[in-house]
Amino acid sequence: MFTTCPLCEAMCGLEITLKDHRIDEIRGDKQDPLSRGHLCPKALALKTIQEDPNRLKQPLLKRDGQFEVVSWDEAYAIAAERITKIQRQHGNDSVALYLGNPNVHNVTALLNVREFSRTLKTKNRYSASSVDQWPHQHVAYEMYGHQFLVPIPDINRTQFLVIMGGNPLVSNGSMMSAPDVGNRIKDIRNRGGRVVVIDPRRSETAKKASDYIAIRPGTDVFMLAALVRQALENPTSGPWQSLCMGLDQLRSFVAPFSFERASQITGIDADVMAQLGRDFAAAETAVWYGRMGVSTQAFGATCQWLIQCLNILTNRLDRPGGAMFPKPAISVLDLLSKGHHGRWHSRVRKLPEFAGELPVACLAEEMEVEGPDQVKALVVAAGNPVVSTPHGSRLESAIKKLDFTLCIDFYLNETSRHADLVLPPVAPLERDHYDLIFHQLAIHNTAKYHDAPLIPAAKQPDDGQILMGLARAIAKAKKWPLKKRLGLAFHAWMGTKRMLNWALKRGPYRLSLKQLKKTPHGLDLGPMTPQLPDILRRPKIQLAPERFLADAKRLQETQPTTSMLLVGRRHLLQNNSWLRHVPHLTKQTDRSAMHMSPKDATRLGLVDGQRARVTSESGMVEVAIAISDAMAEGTVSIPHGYSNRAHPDSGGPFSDAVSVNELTSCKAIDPISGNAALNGVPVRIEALQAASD
Ligand SMILES: Nc1nc2c(c(=O)[nH]1)N[C@H]1C(S)=C(S)[C@@H](COP(=O)(O)OP(=O)(O)OC[C@H]3O[C@@H](n4cnc5c(=O)[nH]c(N)nc54)[C@H](O)[C@@H]3O)O[C@H]1N2
Ligand SMILES: Nc1nc2c(c(=O)[nH]1)N[C@H]1C(S)=C(S)[C@@H](COP(=O)(O)OP(=O)(O)OC[C@H]3O[C@@H](n4cnc5c(=O)[nH]c(N)nc54)[C@H](O)[C@@H]3O)O[C@H]1N2
Ligand code: SF4
Ligand SMILES: [Mo]
Repeated sequence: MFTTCPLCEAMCGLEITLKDHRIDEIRGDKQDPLSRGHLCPKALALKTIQEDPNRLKQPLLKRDGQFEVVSWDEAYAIAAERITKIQRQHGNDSVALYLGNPNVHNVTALLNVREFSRTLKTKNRYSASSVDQWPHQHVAYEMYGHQFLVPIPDINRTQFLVIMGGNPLVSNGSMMSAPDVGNRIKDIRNRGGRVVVIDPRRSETAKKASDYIAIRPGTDVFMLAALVRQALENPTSGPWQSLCMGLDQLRSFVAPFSFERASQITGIDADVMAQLGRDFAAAETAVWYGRMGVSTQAFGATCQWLIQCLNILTNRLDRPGGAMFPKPAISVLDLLSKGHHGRWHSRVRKLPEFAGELPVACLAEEMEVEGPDQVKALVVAAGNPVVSTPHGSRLESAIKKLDFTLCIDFYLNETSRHADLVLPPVAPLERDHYDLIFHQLAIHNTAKYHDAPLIPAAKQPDDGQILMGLARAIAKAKKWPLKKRLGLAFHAWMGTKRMLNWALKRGPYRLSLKQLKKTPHGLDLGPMTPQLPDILRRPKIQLAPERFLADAKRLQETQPTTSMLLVGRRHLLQNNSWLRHVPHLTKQTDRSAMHMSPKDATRLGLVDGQRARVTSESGMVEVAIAISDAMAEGTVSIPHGYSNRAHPDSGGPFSDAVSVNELTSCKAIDPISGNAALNGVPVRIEALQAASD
């Protein structure tokens, strides 16, 4: 049978064979028009999850510090009673909600979370988006009029790809669903094109690129401003001119930023940058792509804005081989709000909401600071914020003091171990699958739906059913009027399949679920096609959003620093904060080591394998050093997703691993988007005893 891997953004098609009702083999589906048979080793973890005796299958309630199994009805009733009581006493905003990353890979959760969230009626909504892609969403909202109107690199047809702060060879592509991205990058070079990687670490992707440019973390914005200035001095004519507004304001914004100035702060030769700009503009087709490394830094949104401007000014937007808008069978643009900004602010730091959410960097303080509307309870759906968000141990201490914590998760992780109630959904292969979000971000248009390939041994709800079970119980406890409660009952009755069918029929290809079921490998809907100006959700593309212009002073006043700067890292065999216990993914034991350049190691008197103490403004960790000539001098790298505080049932062998988010700070955000600045963290490093001692 066929399905899609829900573990990362690549959407690989899978072929699963069973023997005696158990998974025998998981292979890549060669006939999948997008993934063409590709899969990575993480896909095999789906079998481990499926068969894992430690995966939760029944609700757990904590009584006297111990978890006990309770029935689903009991669990919903307890959750509703506790949440309603806390909200009556302390106000609606006293319950916070965190939506973790796996939600975006789970159609059952996506289709029901809004209903659930409405019953909570809290302004304290948070998600992984504000430790990730908020800069993209802010830029899309301000420039194109919808938070998900994000142009995607057309890497299948480009001759010139610049990757700034992304490592698709390991991440398998992000905000660019591109299974088998390694071969696609190789193809660019094979057809005579060029791939340039700009990163403080000579990453796995950089090693496959035509050019690698090392950059000082957090300084990309200066290079981009100088490149945009250069592009404005030599304008390319194209349809963008009549589609855009704000050119003069953009020109004034970038005017102070020369390549010479950028060189002082980025550490890159001015001539190298200027030549790259000329080559980019001259290429037959080209696209500039910026990902995590440029988003999760103090100028994250400004970087993503200037990247858009650079693509537009060199006439790359909406053109084959450039940055194009996908056309999925269900448009997220119609399904989700276009976004809004600043309708309310966080209580303590007064940070503005975006699209109904507050930055997760302010969650801990909302729990800590006493007063009206203080957060007293937390609901976490598919996430592990103690490990994934800035200054995790601070958040952990605050969570321990809450009146009630509810986690929807099939594992006990560093966060859910502190829950009062844990509600486990079915395993990934036991739920229906359609990629609502990632078809909107894919390099080629396809559509694919699968009924759940496996059935749980005992009756168990999926995430959507849990969210609706909670919503209905809370609505009842809150004594919602009958009409509103019937609305929820109707939504629950619709379920995933009916809702998808409805949305597919309304979509641009007028498809149906029946049609998709007949094409189990997926339907090829063709390459991305030009869609401007019709796809815009505002009259013209705004090249100079007011909020971005208003931040000019901060940029102008930023000076070079000499501190050691910490950046993140991902590994092909790792998936954010979970799957650490899957045997075939945990072969390498030094995965959480801190990578450091040989020069820095010599200067600090460190040898390979030695442990060091790393201190930042927020905290201190002790890590093993791995000397690597891939690191630029002055930069060190520690991956996120590890910790030494895992629950015994979920931790894996990384007992001496540390969470990099002990070093990141809740204060460090990109003020325009509110996104956490997880990269470019200033740190102090001291040697502990040598490995041979
Ligand atoms: N320092 C630093 N921090 C980072 C990052 C970084 O680069 N550096 N990256 C950030 C990014 S991009 C992201 S997206 C976040 C991710 O961080 P989170 O939002 O916390 O997401 P995960 O770590 O993937 O969450 C894992 C939990 O979800 C559960 N889970 C998995 N699938 C499902 C499901 O279908 N349903 C339910 N209910 N639960 C499920 C797992 O059992 C596990 O306990 O981390 C961020 N944190
Ligand atoms: N194997 C695996 N795949 C994953 C995940 C995973 O955990 N494991 N997570 C998934 C998720 S949730 C996401 S969001 C994506 C992320 O996908 P990517 O963004 O492709 O992944 P990262 O590895 O975080 O790449 C960030 C790169 O930015 C560099 N960098 C850091 N700071 C700077 C800087 O200041 N400037 C520049 N130019 N570069 C910088 C880092 O060295 C790193 O190489 O990956 C997804 N895929
Ligand atoms: S690349 Fe991503 S989608 Fe493909 S098999 Fe690996 S984890 Fe799954
Ligand atoms: Mo992410």
